[in-house]
Amino acid sequence: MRKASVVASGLLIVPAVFLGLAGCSNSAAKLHVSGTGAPRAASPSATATAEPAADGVQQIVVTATDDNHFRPDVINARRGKIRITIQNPTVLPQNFAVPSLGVHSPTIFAGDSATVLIDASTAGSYPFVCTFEEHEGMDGSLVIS
Ligand SMILES: [Cu+2]
Repeated sequence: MRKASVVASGLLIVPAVFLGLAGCSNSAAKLHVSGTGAPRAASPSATATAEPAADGVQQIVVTATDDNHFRPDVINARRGKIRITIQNPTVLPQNFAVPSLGVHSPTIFAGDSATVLIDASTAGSYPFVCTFEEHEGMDGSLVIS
């Protein structure tokens, strides 16, 4: 059975705001062109592996990029709990969803981040996406082994 279950207590949505002011000085000098609808340049895939944190939960940080990608966009992890923090240094709202696992972050506004906790019990490749329409192609895969 490929469908993974998410235990009710295993899905926590914990918005966090810690990039706010620090991000401003960085982005002030940059010209952001995201959200223009212009075609995005092909971007190579980036793979990373969630590693156990001090509390034993696998964790990884994913960053939304100005060209509407997630970095990394291929996340390897083992079965069990996986904490994914999504940082949004872009000027647009973003989100992060793993539809096949019933995981949806809240909207992550510019400079904010959010964390989702996934309890994946079944190995497989689970696509994740940003669900904003204009961000088509902002996607990746959570690969559980
Ligand atoms: Cu997006």
